[in-house]
Amino acid sequence: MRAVIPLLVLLFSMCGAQTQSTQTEVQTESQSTGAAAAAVVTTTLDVATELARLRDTVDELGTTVVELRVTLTFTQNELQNTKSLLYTVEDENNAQETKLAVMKTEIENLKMENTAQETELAVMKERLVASETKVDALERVNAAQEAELTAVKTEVMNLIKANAAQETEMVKLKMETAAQETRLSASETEVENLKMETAVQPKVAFSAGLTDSGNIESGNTDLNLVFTKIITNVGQAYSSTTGFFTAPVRGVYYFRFTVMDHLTSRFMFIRMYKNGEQIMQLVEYDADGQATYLSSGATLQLEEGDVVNMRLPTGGYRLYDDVNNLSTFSGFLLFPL
Ligand SMILES: [Ca+2]
Ligand SMILES: [Ca+2]
Repeated sequence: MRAVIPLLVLLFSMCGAQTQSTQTEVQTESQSTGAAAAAVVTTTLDVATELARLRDTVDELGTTVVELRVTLTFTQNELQNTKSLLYTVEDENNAQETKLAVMKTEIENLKMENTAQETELAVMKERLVASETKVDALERVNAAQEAELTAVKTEVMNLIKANAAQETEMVKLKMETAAQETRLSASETEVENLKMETAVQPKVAFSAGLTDSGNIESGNTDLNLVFTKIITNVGQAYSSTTGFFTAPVRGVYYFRFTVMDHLTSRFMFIRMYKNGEQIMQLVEYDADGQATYLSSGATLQLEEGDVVNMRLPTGGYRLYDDVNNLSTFSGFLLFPL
């Protein structure tokens, strides 16, 4: 509305100026050319025409003004609507600003939280690096332990094999031990039997010296030698008064003798008899007058009551003995039969 008013003022001003200008031109022409009456009539017609044109223009302008008023009214309404919309927008803007402030605060908080999280993340990264280092170390330790475990397993397998071999050997040893125990038991039984046999076996052994009185000499008959000096006589099977050994049980016996003399250019003789039968005879020629010995022995199987003795043959043969037991006769039971 305010913009339309100056426009109307301008239009009216233009119409007035046009009229004034036309009147001035008429006056000028009247003053300059009083003679040109035909020209004045023409000029008057032109002014009327111009006025009519101006009226049309005014009408048009009036129409334009009305249109402008309508437009103005519409514009005012629009403006009012725009203001309302502006207020609404301002309200929304305020609300958004409030929200924006809240969001800024929230963003700040998020930034702070993010910073804290980044710090925490850095710490966690350091921990992760440390953990990875530890894991590497543990993996190396684990690898070493696995190698050691493999070695231990191999050793265990070897031990198991060795153990199996030892068990086999132990089984053999047990069997052998059982066999030995069986043999030992048999041996013990045999020993016990032997002990029992020994316990019941007669004990027979003797030794006797010939004499303390020097030479013993045969005459015209055989001389039964009586070894009078008992050295040992277990079982009393030898008689120091008769010179005979009498077997107490049936069995195997061993007899031996040693006799001595120191003759010059003479023979030594000695004989062993069993039940009056000659078992053996020894002879020696002695020339030097120094000591000479005859010695021998024999194993004899005797029945209970059999007798064994020594003799000097007839013909003046001689033996010598003294306290040194230079001539002796011995015998013992080997085992009964
Ligand atoms: Ca000789
Ligand atoms: Ca001699």
